[in-house]
Amino acid sequence: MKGEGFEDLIRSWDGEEVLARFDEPAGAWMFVCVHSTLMGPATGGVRMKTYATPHEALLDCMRLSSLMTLKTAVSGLPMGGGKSVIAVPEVPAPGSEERRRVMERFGMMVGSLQGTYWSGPDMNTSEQDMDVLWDVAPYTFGRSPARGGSGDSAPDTAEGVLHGIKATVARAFGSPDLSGRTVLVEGVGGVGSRLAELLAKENASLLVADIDQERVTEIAERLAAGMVAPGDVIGAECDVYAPCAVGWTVNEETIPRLRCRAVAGAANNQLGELVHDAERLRRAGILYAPDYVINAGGAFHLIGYETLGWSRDEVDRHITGIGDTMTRIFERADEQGISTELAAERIAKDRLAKAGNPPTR
Ligand code: PPY
Repeated sequence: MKGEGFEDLIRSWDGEEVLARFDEPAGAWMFVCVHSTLMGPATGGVRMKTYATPHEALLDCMRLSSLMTLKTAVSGLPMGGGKSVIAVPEVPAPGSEERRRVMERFGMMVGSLQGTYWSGPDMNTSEQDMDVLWDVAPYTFGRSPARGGSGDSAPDTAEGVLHGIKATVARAFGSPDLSGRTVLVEGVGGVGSRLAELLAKENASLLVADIDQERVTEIAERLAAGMVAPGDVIGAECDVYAPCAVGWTVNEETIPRLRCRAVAGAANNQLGELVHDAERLRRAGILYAPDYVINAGGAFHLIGYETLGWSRDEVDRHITGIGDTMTRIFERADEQGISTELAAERIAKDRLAKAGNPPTR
């Protein structure tokens, strides 16, 4: 993509709507990207992050938004795909006055859409932020339980990823048993740390990596895991590489250096180029669990509890089902000789096509 302006970027995207706002008090760019409302109101979390340029922030927002359309469709959730980004020069401290004000001003933007887009937690945004948003724009998932919300979805995301990893290991090695399988968890934040705990309980041979040295040391000691330096993750030998931090780590440059049998983790946007990198992985004999399928546990939690009235049992059933969905995708990919990414996309797009063409009575 040439040019620094937003127009080329927005026109290259197949989404429905983009809102952009420059927030002078915080020096922040705010974007809401509505990719699709075919299945229902667009939904997806709000990410707060420092980017090199607003262009990069918008690109991230658009790609994450497209993935949400695939995530809700492949998961059978009656919502569309959206995402938003608050691109700040520096992330304001949680609980600070500055933080609250930024969230309020972002909330006005979400409110102006009157329900076309529903927000929720994402990287660097928490249930406290969702409480603030809710007061300005009641189109928000993930408030705190004290405010009537379903609270932290990270444990359910981690649980879903565990089921996805088991299905992946079963496909790659013939058995879902994780004991002795080496799993490298990259990023031990809210989801990654819980995933590491679940894997340790399954007696997996655990490796952990994080840019936060203190956090990774604590987890490694507590779970008797090996530590890998952040710069050595890509070449590290393991059975499963589980990216649980930033996206775009699996790309044309890194794929030839991967020393794993499978990629299955929680991060959004793991592939640099969705279709091409999935095909590169297939040719390299590395089994890929599409990110938006394996990490849908958070969406089941938020949408299930807060709009579909699901019980704990129903949420659990859907989270366990992530393993079955993954198995179906692996089977389809093999049958059709295509990447797992394309197989997942086809399932999602079939559902979207049906939503776009309701049967005539
Ligand atoms: C994600 O799953 O990537 C999210 O953005 C979390 C989410 C899911 C569903 C509604 C709102 C936020």
